[in-house]
Amino acid sequence: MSALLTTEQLAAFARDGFVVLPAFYEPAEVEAVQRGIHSIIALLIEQHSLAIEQTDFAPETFDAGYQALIAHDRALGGVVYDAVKQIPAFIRIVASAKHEAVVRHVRGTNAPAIAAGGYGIRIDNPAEEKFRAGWHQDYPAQLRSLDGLVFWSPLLAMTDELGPVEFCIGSHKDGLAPVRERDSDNPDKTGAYGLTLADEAVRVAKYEKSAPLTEPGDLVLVDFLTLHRSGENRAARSRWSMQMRWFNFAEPTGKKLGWPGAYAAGNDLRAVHPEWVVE
Ligand SMILES: O=C(O)CCC(=O)C(=O)O
Repeated sequence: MSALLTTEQLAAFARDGFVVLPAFYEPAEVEAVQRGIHSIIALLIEQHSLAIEQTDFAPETFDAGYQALIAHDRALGGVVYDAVKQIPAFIRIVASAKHEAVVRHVRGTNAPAIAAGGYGIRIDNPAEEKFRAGWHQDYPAQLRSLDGLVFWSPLLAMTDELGPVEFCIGSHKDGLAPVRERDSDNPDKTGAYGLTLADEAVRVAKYEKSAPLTEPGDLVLVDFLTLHRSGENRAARSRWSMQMRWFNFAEPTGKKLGWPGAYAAGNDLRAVHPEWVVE
């Protein structure tokens, strides 16, 4: 497959630790995922006999009924979250030949790999803190290989109110940052959500920040070592976005460890990399 990133995009990725590739996905690929979400919401409204009016499918309002659903019972939001990552059209994007070609090209590898359990669709609900990702790098939360890549793509047009992801420009060049396994300010955050940078304020202050406003179909390609965090959703609607992670079987650290997964695979960071965990 031909190269999917221009020389300039490749250089921006190497310099900044992330790059936006506009209109990377076909509209039909994204719409198929949105349709899957719309029908899961419909099935739950029917299953629970709720008096929620759901409008017919349209790409801009694919999540119609979701806000009313979680207002009725927040636990149903968790059911939607677990279900949507199993939409076939989503898995087709996760495992697409285009993603494989990007990993080969960007990492110069002949051994690309999909991170099992490392893909999903985030639903960042308005004014919810518990699942908001604080400043982090993906490697400690995902493992697999140090040079892994996140493919991040929104399912609705990002606005400042929706709290777009914020990146520390060039932070990947400073390597792995030590972490604590619990966030003392947010004790209800557990697993990967509980990881906090040991020296967060000082470390993060060093970098300029960028929070790109992307559209459905755009890809943000992110290095596993780039510091980033979720913005705060101050809108009236949930922020839906796809995260799909690939890695490189040939990278020495991952290969030495046997490409373990992290929290989603039942491991914690301390078991694999005690040297990066601070008390
Ligand atoms: O979408 C977000 O809010 C954060 C996503 C993220 O941290 C990631 O994909 O690693």
